[in-house]
Amino acid sequence: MILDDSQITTRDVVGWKGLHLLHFRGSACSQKVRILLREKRLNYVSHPVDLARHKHVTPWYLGINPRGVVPVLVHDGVVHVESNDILAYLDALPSGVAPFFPQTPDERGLVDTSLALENDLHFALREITMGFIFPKRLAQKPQDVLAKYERDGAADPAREKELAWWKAYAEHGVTRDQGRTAVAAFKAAFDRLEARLQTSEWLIGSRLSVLELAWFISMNRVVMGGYPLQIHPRLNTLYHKLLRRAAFAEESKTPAVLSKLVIPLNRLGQKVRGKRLIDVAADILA
Ligand SMILES: N[C@@H](CCC(=O)N[C@@H](CS)C(=O)NCC(=O)O)C(=O)O
Repeated sequence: MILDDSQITTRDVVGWKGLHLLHFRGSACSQKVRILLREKRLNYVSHPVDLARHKHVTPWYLGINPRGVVPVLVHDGVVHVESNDILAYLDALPSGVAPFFPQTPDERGLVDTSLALENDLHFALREITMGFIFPKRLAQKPQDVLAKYERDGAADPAREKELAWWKAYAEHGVTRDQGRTAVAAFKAAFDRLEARLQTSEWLIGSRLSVLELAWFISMNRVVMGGYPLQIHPRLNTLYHKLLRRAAFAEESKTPAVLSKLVIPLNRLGQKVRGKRLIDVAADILA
């Protein structure tokens, strides 16, 4: 999706030449885009936007993307948002690598439907991330950041939705019901993917496609949250096969301080309180 030029108030980006990606290392949507860039061997200028330090809530960034989320692709001064649209755009650029989107209308229709579902699950993915991976005291946005998020940048309904989510999270965290609904949504989506793998090694067609790329990121994140992916055996095998590809492994890596310290400690605390994903949603996953 291309943003209307009137929404771009940080005008310096309009002069940027070539491919530029504004992204955050740990953001699921950014990881998707970086994997494709790497698989397609497309060079780009990297502009890290540190979500943990709220750099996406600055007037500079909101002047590029008033939705206040990453990733953003700027190509020859044109601003593209929405990770799945960015994937389609990048895939169509000239490169020596075979396309990741199918070229027949039927298969393309199936892919678009599956990507729309993956996009619709974005808030569920956040609920698993913030409910079962990171402690609230680290993940929540302080009141002054929420105030800036509300005040700065051009009005945009997508940012209002973001703001409402973060305000509710600051108030009560991820509730047990939210956590259960999110797990159930992924269970249903993964059951559908598992069914596709009954007759084929790949989610569509006869080789790696954008579907593996997009769903890998969700699988990786929910596994971090304690989701037992082995209940979907074929999908679990596919996930481990993808993890052996350099682009997937490298671009989805979690810094050691999180994977070895923050996340295990949080999990331990949740275990004691019976609040791990597996405690809260055992019946859904049975
Ligand atoms: N549908 C959008 C969702 C973008 C999105 O929500 N990005 C997250 C990171 S994965 C973000 O920037 N969150 C802002 C925050 O954490 O405050 C896309 O696919 O690009």
